[in-house]
Amino acid sequence: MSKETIRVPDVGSSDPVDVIEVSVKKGDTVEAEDTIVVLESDKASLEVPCPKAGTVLELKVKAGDQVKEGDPLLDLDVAGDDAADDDGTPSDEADSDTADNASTDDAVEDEAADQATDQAADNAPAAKGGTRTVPAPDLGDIDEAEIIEINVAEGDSVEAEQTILVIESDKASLEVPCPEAGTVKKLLVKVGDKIGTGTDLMELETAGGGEGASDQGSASKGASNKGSSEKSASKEQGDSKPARSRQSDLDQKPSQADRQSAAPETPERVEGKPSSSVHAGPAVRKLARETGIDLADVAPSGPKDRILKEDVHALIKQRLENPPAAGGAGMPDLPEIDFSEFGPVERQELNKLRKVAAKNLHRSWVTIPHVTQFDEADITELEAFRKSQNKALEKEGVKLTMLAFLVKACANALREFPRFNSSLEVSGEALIMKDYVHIGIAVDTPNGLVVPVIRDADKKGLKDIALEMGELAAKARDRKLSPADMKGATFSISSLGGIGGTAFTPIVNWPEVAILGVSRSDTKPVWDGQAFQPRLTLPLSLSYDHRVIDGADAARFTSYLSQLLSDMRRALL
Ligand code: CAO
Repeated sequence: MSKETIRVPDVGSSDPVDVIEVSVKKGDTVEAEDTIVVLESDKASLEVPCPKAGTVLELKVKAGDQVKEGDPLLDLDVAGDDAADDDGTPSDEADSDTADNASTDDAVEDEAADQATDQAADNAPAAKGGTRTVPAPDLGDIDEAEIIEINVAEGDSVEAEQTILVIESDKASLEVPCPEAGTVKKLLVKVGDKIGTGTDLMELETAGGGEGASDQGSASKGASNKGSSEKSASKEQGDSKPARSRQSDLDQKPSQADRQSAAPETPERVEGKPSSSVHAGPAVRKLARETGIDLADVAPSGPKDRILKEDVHALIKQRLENPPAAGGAGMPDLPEIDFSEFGPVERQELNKLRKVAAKNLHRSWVTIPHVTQFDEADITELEAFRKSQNKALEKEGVKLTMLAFLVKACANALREFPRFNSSLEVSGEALIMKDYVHIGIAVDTPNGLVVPVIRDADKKGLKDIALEMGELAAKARDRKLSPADMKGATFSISSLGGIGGTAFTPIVNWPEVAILGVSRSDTKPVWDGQAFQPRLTLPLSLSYDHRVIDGADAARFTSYLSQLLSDMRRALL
């Protein structure tokens, strides 16, 4: 065994660089060339490979540290190094040489990153407007790098310094900025292409032309010349726009955290957000590509909003546990269809209510495992009672509808079966049991479906429920419902009985876990043991979230409901 200290290689700068990621931990077995840490300077990220295979004895740095050439990174128990084992003493001097040698390439690549930045600026011509070809910058010792992202499309307007593509070699990723403002006329490369210094990347129609553009070009040229000839000046320029590559892009866009907090409202991906505008090293980009993750969707946890491998893993885990709500679930996007090919058509824009309802219904449909339990209730006596009461109540301006009885019966059933009155935590780890019973009623309006809520339905009498329902339905049709009128339901009822139908499968109104669908009652012959009797029968369709409710409980719930409706006196008990 031989202990060697692996040190920071020549990073092409005397300034300290950030340790962005430590890719190994104590006890890990590493192969030669395995990345052990990722360092980052102003302009490039650099993965430091392990010069030898071995076992990590001790880490000398952590993410967030600043290091410079020669600083120790870790102690390595070098595999199979028996010769050195003889004296058992670490040879830091020799080790340092090894590390330096091993990482010479990296330093060259880092330098290449600097050069690329300078070179891209150097490419800015002092010419007036016109079409020019934008070549790849000087990549230093990198013979060949792969284009991993192209951030512009033909016809796009680009600003000077805007990232046009991201390339990646074995150890570094590099963003190539546009040397001047203009319009992308033609892309000459595509993702996956291998390029080297000077490869033609695109044809750029330079902005405006005329004196202004000419002046700007000259100024740009002047600045970049200064940058390439005078390192410190270049550095200052870099400092004023740190990481002209990724960080500056990030600054112009909502932070990852902002976008993630908005995610529940808008689960769809934010379109047009290029993943190159995030801050991530080559290994992370590779991981993202291999796992199909768009880095634009990842919340960074590293310094300077850098995305670490753990962040990608965290998003993968989250997606496995909570599949995307809408448009997601791994389904391909629906293709646009030109229906006018088949006959005359008219496009009718959906109103806001329908758009919101569609989104919510879709979300519930794809995220909740629905099952629908069908049942029937004998409401012969109830209907007779309802009619008799309505005669008396007419004078008071109250109309007892079947729905009022259903609300009352459901409120009772929800108290009897409290899981139906719960919500599942988004994590799926717990149920929120509610000690209140607020029942949502689906109301059909010319503008679309709304669901006003009857609060504390279990504490209200039939007459009050009927009155309130009438008011809410009228408000719904007059578009006078307030958001508060439609919030907080614990269970919903959708009655299509006034219209028709024998059964249907309503969609659970998330975050509720069950919904009762009611269809049109009909007189049916029911066998009483001796003869068929005409009985008024009400069809019930209970859809429920199978993660929360078992089939047996659903059958118990509808049986209970059916018995209550058959004899509402039980509801009074
Ligand atoms: N079986 C037979 N007749 C029924 C019935 C049933 N299950 N439910 C209601 N009826 C009768 C009523 O008794 C009434 O008849 P009368 O005027 O002779 O008394 C008639 O149908 C109309 O009832 P209504 O619809 O005005 O009243 P309601 O209390 O039953 O319903 C409301 C109120 C607001 C729920 C209803 O108007 C409505 O909007 N329903 C549609 C809900 C909906 O769209 N659901 C689908 C959601 S999922 O897409």
